[in-house]
Amino acid sequence: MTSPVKVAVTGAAGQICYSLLFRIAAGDLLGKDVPVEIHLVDLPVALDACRGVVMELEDGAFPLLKGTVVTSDYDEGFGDIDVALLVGAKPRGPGMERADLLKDNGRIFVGQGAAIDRSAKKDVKVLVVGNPCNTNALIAASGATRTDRKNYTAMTRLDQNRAMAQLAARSGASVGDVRNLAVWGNHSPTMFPDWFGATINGRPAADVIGDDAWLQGDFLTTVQKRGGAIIKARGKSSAASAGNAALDHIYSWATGHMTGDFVSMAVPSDGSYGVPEGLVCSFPCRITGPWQYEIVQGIELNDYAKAAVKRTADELAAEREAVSEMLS
Ligand code: NAX
Repeated sequence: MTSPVKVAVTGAAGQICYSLLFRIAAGDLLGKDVPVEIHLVDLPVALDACRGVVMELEDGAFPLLKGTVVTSDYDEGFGDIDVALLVGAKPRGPGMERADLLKDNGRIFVGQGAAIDRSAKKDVKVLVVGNPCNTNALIAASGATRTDRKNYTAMTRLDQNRAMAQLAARSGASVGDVRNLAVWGNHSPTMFPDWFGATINGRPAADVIGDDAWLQGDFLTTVQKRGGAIIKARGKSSAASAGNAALDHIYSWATGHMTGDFVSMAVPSDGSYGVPEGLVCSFPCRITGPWQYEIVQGIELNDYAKAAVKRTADELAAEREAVSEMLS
């Protein structure tokens, strides 16, 4: 039998993980024929809750789940792992500035990045979900000497999924008919869901929608502010849809099942499209094979799109500046 793929998940006692962990065990992360061992990593105070989740995982009787580890020790949690899903982070409290959140959560990713680089498999793949996820991924990657910085990514797939769903609903098409919707930039309200390059049933999305004012207005703000709207309605931040997007991100990357299409991934910039090198920025990416991605080249951005990409990249550059003392 193939040995299980080892997957570490931080914030394992939190609400995103309460849906994510069960779907990993069911084979939605890596495929229905890939056995997994899950490492649940959380703060000491949350370990009892993690043990409760493990009991429920056992009660799910998942044939692919070959083992679990519960720990708050990063080196144990990331020991010999193939994939890390870094979900755990402090939520933004009332009156807390984004700059404070950057610093508080940034420190978590200094320690986790160092432990991953020391203890994980050399070709480990990392997805950061905990916010501010782009800059947290930058911090985690910055100290990497043994592992590959290119494999430290952050999640904007939820933003892509949200944008696709809005375009589908507006046009009456199925969400599966919406292709190549790329999100650029930061997972923050400055993100740019680029409808110019998207298609609906093979036709440019802008032509099918036929309403530029809606695209530049309600569409954009709905996608950019969807997280806040869900908090207002549900009383809690998005969880199952975030877990679902994390699965989409890794499943696409691991299996290449969207070969030919764009997927939105925040990855270390190589300077493409004027985004300063090293920033962990969302780009349209193409999966070229299992665990292989490249930033899609040659997209002609119009002036509107160029300005939108610059605005969100400028925000990422400012975040990098704000955490400069945490970067190796
Ligand atoms: P919860 O507050 O329910 O859970 C967070 C968990 O992380 C807790 O169990 C906590 O003990 C743990 N934790 C805190 N510090 C830790 C550390 N140093 N090591 C290990 N575990 C630690 O939050 P949840 O709703 O699950 O959200 C988790 C993160 O995802 C938040 O930062 C949130 O902002 C972010 N999100 C990111 C999204 C994205 O698209 N990138 C969308 C959804 C979500 O808002």
